[in-house]
Amino acid sequence: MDFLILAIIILAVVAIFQLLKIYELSRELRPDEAPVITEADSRMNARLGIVFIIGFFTFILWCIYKWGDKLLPEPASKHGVEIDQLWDVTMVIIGIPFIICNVLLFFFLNKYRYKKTNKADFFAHSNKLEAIWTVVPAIVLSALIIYGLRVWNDVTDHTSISANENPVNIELYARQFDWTARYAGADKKLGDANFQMINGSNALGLITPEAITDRLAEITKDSVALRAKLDEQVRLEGIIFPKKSKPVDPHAHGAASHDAGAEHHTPAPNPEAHAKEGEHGGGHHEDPYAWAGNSKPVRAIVDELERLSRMKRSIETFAKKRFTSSGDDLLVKGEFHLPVNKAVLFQFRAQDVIHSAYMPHFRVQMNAVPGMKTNFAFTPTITTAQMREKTKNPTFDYYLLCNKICGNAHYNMKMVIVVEDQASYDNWIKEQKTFATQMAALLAPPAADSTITQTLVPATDTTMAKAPTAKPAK
Ligand SMILES: [Cu+2]
Repeated sequence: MDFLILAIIILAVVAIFQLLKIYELSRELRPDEAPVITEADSRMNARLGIVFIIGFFTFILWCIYKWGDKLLPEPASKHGVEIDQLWDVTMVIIGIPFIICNVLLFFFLNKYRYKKTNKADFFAHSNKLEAIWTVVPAIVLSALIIYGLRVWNDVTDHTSISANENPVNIELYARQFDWTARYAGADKKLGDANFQMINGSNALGLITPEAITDRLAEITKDSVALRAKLDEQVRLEGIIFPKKSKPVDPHAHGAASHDAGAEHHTPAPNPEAHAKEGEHGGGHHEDPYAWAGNSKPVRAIVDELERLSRMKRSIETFAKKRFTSSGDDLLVKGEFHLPVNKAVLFQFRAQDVIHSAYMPHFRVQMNAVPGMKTNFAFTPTITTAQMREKTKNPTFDYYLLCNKICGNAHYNMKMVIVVEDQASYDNWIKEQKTFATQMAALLAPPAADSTITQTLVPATDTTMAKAPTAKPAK
C-alpha cells in the first residue's frame, strides 16, 4: 500500500515535469505577444488614481462630518480635556502632511504618466533634499512627542493629587468576569490585601484579623481532609510509611526530623524506596518522600499538603506584622458613585489575568495586572444628570468596561458609574456595607448546624505535622 502511494506521487511529479516541458516547447512556436502598455492605458490608470484619491478624501470628510463629534460625548473629567486637545493637535499635525503627500502622489502620477514624447530625467541624489526631509519631520515629531509626554506626566502625576486634594480612594478589583469597587473606609485608607487570603468569603483577599482566622481555619480544614486522603491512598497502595519522619512539613528541621540539613527541593523519585527497610534512611537520601516511591497520587497529595503548609506559614508571617485592616473598607458591585469636581485616586488589582479598566467618558484606561497595583487619578467634572441633558439621552450612563479580551464573558465585564453632587454621594456611601459586615454575614452559620463552626476553628493545629497512621495493607 505504502509502495503504491509512493509510486503514484513519483509518477505525478514526473507527469507535471513533462507537461511543463511541453508548454515551454509550444511557447516557442507561438508568435511574440508581449503585453504593451499604450498611452490610453496609462491615461486611464492615472485618471482612475485621481478618482480614487478624490473619493477617498470625500469619504473621510463625510465620516468626520457624520460621526466626528458623536464617537464620545465631551470629556467628563479635568484631564480628559487635555487628552482630547492632544488628540486634535496630533491629528492636525499628521493629517496635513498626509493630505499634501497623497494629493502630490496622484498629481504626479497623472502628470508624468507614460507618453511617447516624454523622456526620463536622470537624478541620482541630493544632500539638500535628504537633509530637509530628515530634519523637518524630526523637529515636528520631537515637538509632538514632548507635548504628549508632558500631557501624560500631567495626567499620571498622582502624588500632587494625593498631597493636596484629599482624594476619594477607590480600588477597582478585576477578575473573570466582574469588577468590585472598594472604597477606603473610616480610616480613609485602602486596607491591605494578599492573594493567599482569597477564598469563598473573601474574593479580594483582604486582610482583617477575622479574615486571617477564617482563612487559617479553612487551610487547616483542607489539610485535615488531605491527610485523610493521604492515609487512605497509602493504605490502598500498601506503601510502608517511615515511622519517625515528618512527611509533609519539610521546614520543621530539627524539631522532630532526623535528617536536619538534608536537601528537600529535589524530589527525585526513587523506585527502590527505603520503605523496604521500614525506617528512614538517616539523611543520605535527598528525596524526603522517597518512601512514596513512584506513586503519583501520593506525591500529588503530599505536594498539595506542602503548598497549604507554605501558605499557612506565609499568612501567619504577615498576620504578625503591622497591617492596615480592610475591615472598614466598603465593597460595592454593579454600580459605583463618584462625587463631582472631587479628585478620585484609583488603585487597580486583578485576580487572574490582565484586565483593563476603561472609562471612556473620563478618557481613562489603565491595565489591572495580577500581582501588582496600578493607579490612575482623575476629577469628574460633569454629573450623570448633566450629561443626560447634554446628550439629550435620558438613559445615558457612564461605564467602567474591561478593555482587554480576558475570557469568554469579557464583554459582560462592566459597572455603571454614577457621578453626582457631594450630598447625594455622601448619602449613597452611608448605605454601603463594610467588608467586615459582608464577611460576617457570609460566615454566619445556619442556626441549626453548630457542628460546622466547630470543625471550622479547631482548638489546636497539630494536624499538618502528624504522620499518616495507616498500616500497610498486607
Ligand atoms: Cu476583563
